[in-house]
Amino acid sequence: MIRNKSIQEFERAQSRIPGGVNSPVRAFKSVGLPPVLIDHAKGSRIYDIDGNEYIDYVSTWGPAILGHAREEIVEAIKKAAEKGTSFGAPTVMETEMAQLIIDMMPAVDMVRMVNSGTEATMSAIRLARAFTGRDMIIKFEGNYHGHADSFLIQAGSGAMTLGVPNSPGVTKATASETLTAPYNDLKAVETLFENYPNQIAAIIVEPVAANMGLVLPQPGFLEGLRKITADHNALLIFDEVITGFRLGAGGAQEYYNINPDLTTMGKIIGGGLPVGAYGGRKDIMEMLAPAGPVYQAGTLSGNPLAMAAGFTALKILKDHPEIYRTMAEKAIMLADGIRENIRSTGISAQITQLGSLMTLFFNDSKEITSFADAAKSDTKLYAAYFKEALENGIYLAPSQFECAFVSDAHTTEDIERTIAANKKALEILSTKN
Ligand code: KE4
Repeated sequence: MIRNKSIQEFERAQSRIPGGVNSPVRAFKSVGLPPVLIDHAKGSRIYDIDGNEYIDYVSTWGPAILGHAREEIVEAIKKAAEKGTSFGAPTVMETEMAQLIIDMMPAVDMVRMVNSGTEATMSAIRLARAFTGRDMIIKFEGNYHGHADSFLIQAGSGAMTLGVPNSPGVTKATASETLTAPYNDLKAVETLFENYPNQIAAIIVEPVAANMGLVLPQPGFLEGLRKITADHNALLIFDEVITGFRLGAGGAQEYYNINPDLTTMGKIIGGGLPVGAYGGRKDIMEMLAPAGPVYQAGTLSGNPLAMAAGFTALKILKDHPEIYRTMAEKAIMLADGIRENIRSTGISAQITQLGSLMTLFFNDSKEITSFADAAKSDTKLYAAYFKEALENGIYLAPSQFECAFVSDAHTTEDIERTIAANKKALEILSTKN
């Protein structure tokens, strides 16, 4: 494929935007290629500025669960825009949106809209610290909760991809208030509570880890976190920025039937526009200004365009739960096809899949249940695979430590094409290795 325009435009971008991108993982650094610049997208397809077409499994990192440029969402944004794009004042739409999220997410009794997942998680831990009067938080190695200082400790996603899980600029004082434990290691969490009695405000966890590649909670892990936090009067925060409305209309908390005290959300709830949200127990949420003393604010929070797009997306998902079954069926078909290709080519790789999420790990660990396991993956082999897939019109996450997303717009024909492209790529890799 020719990608000269992307190369030229990326060149131009780099002298104006740090690294040429507005979010690091987009720079394709870990796959050693210049990134493709996108012109437009529709359904399961994305098109670069050189006119190349790809089947898209990045799905803008999760929001495009209904496919790109979904008609109902585009129409809702157009209609809202004609009435004005932002008022900085309350609107009925925000109440409707809050009600819809409360109806869909079992543990959310009250919700506050913000503008990104990062804003949601950083606000949720401030609220947890205020509610408990404690300072420390626990996060898990390889979990990514956005780029607020408290989370850039052993962080996943772009931080792991670029090998900077602990970012410069985060002060020692801030870092000292974030404790980490290996994902799926309840014993390590218990030890932290023993070592820091009455000092831990909350545990924040990705109920299904999707930022070190897809790593599933082991049986009993989430239930254990729920018990440990309750026993120690700490809060449990589910970071459902990826899993919310993705694993089902009620996210991971419905899927695993566990009620966290607070939930953070993002991505899907904006229908592709900038939206984050956090919510949970009323007695905690009512501490937020102006109802209570905990301050948090945002000029564009609850923005009418974002509410229209997000409400439309969530309404479709709520009214058509069969979408989750068909997406999972397509994801299982893809995972089974890739497993067959791994078997026939003998390449050292394995697939983790849950619902419409999956990751192909180039990793020969018996099971991948932690950051340490995931970090053993062969990122060079992943980069070579990514390149072959891209050449065959398959647009994957440019990092081993991310997920592939199947959307409602992917067709069986897309899946079949992807399995064929995967087979071709694995055959090439296995001959080279
Ligand atoms: P944002 O601030 O990027 O909207 O959300 C941060 C965030 C919080 N929690 C979880 C579980 C997340 O996955 C994210 C963001 N996800 C990454 C992709 N894995 C965003 C992509 C990027 O950084 O460009």
